[in-house]
This record gives sequence, structure tokens and C-alpha cells, in this order.
Amino acid sequence: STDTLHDWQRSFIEFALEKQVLQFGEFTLKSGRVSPYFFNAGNFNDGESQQRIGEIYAKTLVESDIDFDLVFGPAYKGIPLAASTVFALQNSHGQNKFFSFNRKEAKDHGEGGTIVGAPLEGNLVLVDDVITAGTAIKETLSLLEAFPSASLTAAVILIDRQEKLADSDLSAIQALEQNFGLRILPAIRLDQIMKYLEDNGNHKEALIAMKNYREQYGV
Ligand code: OMP
Repeated sequence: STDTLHDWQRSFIEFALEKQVLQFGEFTLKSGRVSPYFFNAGNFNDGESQQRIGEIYAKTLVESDIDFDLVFGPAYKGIPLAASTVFALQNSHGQNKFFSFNRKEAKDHGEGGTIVGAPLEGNLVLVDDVITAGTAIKETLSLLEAFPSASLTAAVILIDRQEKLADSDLSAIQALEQNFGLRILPAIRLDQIMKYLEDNGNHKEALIAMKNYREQYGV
């Protein structure tokens, strides 16, 4: 619920601030909305970051009890995420899972095909960084239509921005769950980040801007 913030979530938010993954300012999103904060997972650019986010994806999956065989990382940003996730699943949970990812450009020589890694079959989960309107996840869903023996059961993401879609009162997550029967598992939600900032007392101006933003676009 809104007010619970686990220690690991607090410590992850602190780490995201330290790595300048979580940034405050003025950012134009893919959706066109101008946001007072941005989560740039590309700044998770070292070994410690990969270890920590891999652990978070793995923990979120293990605690969800979702049954899956393969972790799919959509190109480009999902590729290291999938690798870190399967590493953490093996290393910390003794669960050996497959992983694969797509190429953005199809290859017509060598091994061919658009998928690298394990074949896309069975129950798979996808890993991605942030959800705003769900556009990135929908793109992956349509890519997976070419693989009828693969069934996508869930998507794990680091941050749920908890935004309303432009044309409805549903959040991106609610719409994906209703329209595609897809479970979306966020490690951390915007309301939890705001709770952290509230408790912490730093970034007061950013918090005010985030409250306004959330009033306008939030669910
Ligand atoms: P949707 O595809 O609309 O769900 O937006 C999520 C994507 O937007 C992410 O995968 C990023 O490419 C980008 N993004 C961020 O990385 N961080 C943010 O805080 C916000 C966005 C965004 O543009 O909405």
C-alpha cells in the first residue's frame, strides 16, 4: 500500500539518487508530458548497479510465485537487465532460468533470426526499466506475436510512474492487465519515491513539483 516502504526500497532509491538514475528537473517524456523527475536506468552503468538491479528483479519474480522458464530482455535496454536477472536468480535463489533478447535489425547471415539466446517458448517474463504509458511493453507484446509457443506471463519493471493514460482513467498498468491479461510487477512505485522524499526532507522543491505532476497525470 501507499505508505509502506521497505528498507531495500529505501536503499534502492538512495542508490538511484547517488547514481543520478533518479533525476529532478524538467524532462519531456516519450508521451510528450513534461515531468519534474526522470528515471534514467542507463546510469546503472557499473558492476554494483548491475548486481543490485539484478537482485531486485530476481527478488520481485521469486516473491511473485509466477511460473516462468525464460527472462526476455527487449533491445536495447532490456538486454543487460535480462542478463543480470538470470544471474541473480541463479546466484541468490538457485534458480537456473533461460534468457534471450531480440535484435533490432534482422540478420540474414550467420545464425540468422532476430532472437539471440534461448528459443522463445514456454512461459516467459519480460524485464524493462520504467512504465509510463505502456508503449514499450506493447511493442514487446507485438514482437512476441511471431512466437506462438511463447506465452508472456508477466513484466517486471523497476519503476511504475503511476500515470493515467491520455485517453482514459486507467493507469498504463491497469490497461495492460485488462487488455492483455498481463501481470505487471513494479519493484517501486512513484508514491513510494515521494514517500521517501517526504520522510527524508531533502529535495523539497522537487517533491512539490512531483505532487503537482501527480495531481495532473497520476492515478
Ligand atoms: P512507456 O513506453 O510509455 O511506458 O514509457 C517508458 C519508457 O520511457 C522507458 O522504457 C524509457 O524509455 C522512457 N522513460 C524513462 O526511461 N524514464 C522515465 O522516467 C520516463 C520515461 C518516459 O519517457 O516516459
